[in-house]
Amino acid sequence: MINKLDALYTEFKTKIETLSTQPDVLNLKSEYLGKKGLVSDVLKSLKDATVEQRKEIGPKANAIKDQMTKDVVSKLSDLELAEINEKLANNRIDITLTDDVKNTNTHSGGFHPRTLIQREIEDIFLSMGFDILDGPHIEDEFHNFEALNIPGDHPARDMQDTFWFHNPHEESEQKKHLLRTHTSTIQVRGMQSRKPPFKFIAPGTVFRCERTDASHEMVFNQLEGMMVGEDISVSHLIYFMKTILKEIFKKEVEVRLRPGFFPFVEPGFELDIKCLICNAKGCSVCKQVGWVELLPCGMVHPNVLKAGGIDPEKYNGFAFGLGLDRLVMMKYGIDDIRHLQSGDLRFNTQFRTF
Ligand code: FA5
Repeated sequence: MINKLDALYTEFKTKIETLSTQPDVLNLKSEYLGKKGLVSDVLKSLKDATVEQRKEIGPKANAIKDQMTKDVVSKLSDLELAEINEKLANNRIDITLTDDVKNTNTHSGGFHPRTLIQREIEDIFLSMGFDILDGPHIEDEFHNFEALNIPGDHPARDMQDTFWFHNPHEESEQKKHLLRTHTSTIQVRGMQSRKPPFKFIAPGTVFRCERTDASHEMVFNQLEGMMVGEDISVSHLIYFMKTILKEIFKKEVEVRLRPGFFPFVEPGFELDIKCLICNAKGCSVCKQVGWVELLPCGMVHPNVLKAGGIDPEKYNGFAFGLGLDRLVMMKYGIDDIRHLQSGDLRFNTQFRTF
């Protein structure tokens, strides 16, 4: 009987090795180990064996059954593993991206050159104790003109072609609205909400109904600056102008200060920068004159202080209105202001900083 059991196991072992599916393995298991299986069949004749023979056959039969069970478990787990590996090989998803793929298919973002320069200027002024203010794009006549010493019939209104929200000749409207033509509107708001001494800058977008060219846009950016206190002089103004230019250009740039007329300052100046696009040889940016108007400024007119609720007998101050886009053009050698708002990635990505 022991020989029969050995033969049965050898036969079982040969068969199980050839099987390749789990149901076949389970069928083989019940064929050999089931209640009416082949092993039980052999053991039926145990009743005819002697006590001595039974002592030998019993453990042998149990050992063979255990071994067969182990073989079944191991075969089933081998088949399961093979099935998983096959699925992995056939349904492969690569969840990793190599650096090569990243560099060719994706773009990292970056700041617009105007944002870079604006942030640099903000940092410079913050370090000198200035506040940074903001104001609305849609303004009323009071903040854009009247409070800045430009009454309704003043010819200076023609200096800034205005986008009105309705017919400006319609007298019935008490407050006419417009798109602000300059950031000087924030001077008025700044004065109204502060008590001297104070100093602030105010960067922002402004709008003018103008024909565009290499140095003129209809939507462009200025950066206003204002300092009010006792005994503020032109030398304070010149110091801050020089500081901006030195910090931004990190080199000596040639500038000239000439008298300039703005109803909200007295005296008023125009600060021009020597054109860095053509090195003053003459180009479309500087209109062939070699100089670019960049930074008008002056001492705040007493009427403007009054309109802002400040006593002009006690306080005075300076103000400036930097042409931010033109500064960016000079800094980076951009030969047409229209590139700045073109949204052309070939232009923008040249300034990517990370
Ligand atoms: C003004 O707007 C005054 N509010 C500036 C000022 C503030 C003077 C405080 C005195 C005291 P102006 O119109 O010149 O001034 O514009 C200021 C600057 O904005 C110009 O020097 C120029 O650099 C820029 N600028 C003017 N018009 C345009 C335009 N169409 N496109 C691009 N930049 C312009």
